[in-house]
Amino acid sequence: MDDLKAKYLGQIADAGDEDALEAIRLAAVGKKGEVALKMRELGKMTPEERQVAGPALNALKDEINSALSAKKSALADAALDERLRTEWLDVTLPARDRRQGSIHPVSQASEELTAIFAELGFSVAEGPRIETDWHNFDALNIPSHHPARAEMDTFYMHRTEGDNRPPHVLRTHTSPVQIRSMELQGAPIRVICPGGVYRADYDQTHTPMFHQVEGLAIDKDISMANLKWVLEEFVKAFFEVDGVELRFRASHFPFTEPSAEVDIRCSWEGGQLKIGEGDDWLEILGSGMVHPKVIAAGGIDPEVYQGFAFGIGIDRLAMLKYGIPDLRAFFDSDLRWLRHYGFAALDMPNLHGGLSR
Ligand code: 2U9
Repeated sequence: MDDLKAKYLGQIADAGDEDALEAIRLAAVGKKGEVALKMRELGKMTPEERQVAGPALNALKDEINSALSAKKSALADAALDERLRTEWLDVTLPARDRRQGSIHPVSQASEELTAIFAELGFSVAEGPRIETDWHNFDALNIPSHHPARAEMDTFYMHRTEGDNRPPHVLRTHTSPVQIRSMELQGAPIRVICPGGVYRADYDQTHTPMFHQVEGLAIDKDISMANLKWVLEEFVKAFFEVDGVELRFRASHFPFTEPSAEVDIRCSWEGGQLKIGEGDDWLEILGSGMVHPKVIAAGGIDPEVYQGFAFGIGIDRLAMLKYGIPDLRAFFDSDLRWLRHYGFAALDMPNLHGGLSR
């Protein structure tokens, strides 16, 4: 037994790597290893011999196993030391040239319109993109079987059997953010909600994810006249023109009453869009006075408060302002396109410095 011990402890001490160590383990204390063979011989011994040999063999096995694991740790430490010695980084080297990133036109348009509405006294609110169907529909006067639910091509979140949580959807508009803002802040309130929204629709003018900004102003004496002024100021600032004419066409949305679609005067001479002059009209947004049921859903008393709301597609605004012809290119992640239409990273828009210079 002393010979066995000397042999294997010597081999373990000399082992150069983990493979060699594993081979020694199998030969010494593996199922068919030398110690196991010796254990089988116990059966042929007298009880007295067995009483001495049995514990001695177990002790030998333990000693070899301890030596194996100590050597394994020592090999791992040595391997780590070697890696630390060879894999090093000279942090004093000069930085490598980086390619300058650029701002996506949708982000640029969002920043610009946020700056404009901020100057007009609106704060910015954000909310979850996965919404309860109550916040996305019911609170906005779109009950379960309202045709507007079907028209919106909603993405419903998967539900497993026995799930008792309320149904959830990918928000189809940013209106639920305004409901949440009313719940949190109450009246009076002036807020805009820019962000991504989702509808199961894909063609030349629709993508399954697109961007909206919606605005809401609630107070005791707000009228369509305030809405008209705010929208005029916004359009003039966004398109960087001195004057603009808006045309309100009667429309219908479940969440506003009365409702209006808004066009701006423009011309398309030589394929070039000019805002504020010409004989054409360009539809840019929807709006109206918030329906009393929607004000009540936000926890505000519609007998005391009233207000306006509007919704604008940011992607379309960006296409019009920067002369981008195809909506789908927004989502292609084509760097050549982004280098062409993107904006310098440090050129953040504000009203005083000029928006898009
Ligand atoms: C609350 C109450 C009312 C938001 C509104 C529109 C009209 C509208 C479209 C414009 C282009 C969506 O991106 S688009 O396709 N939006 O026409 N949105 S009124 O009304 C609200 C919102 C929130 C609490």
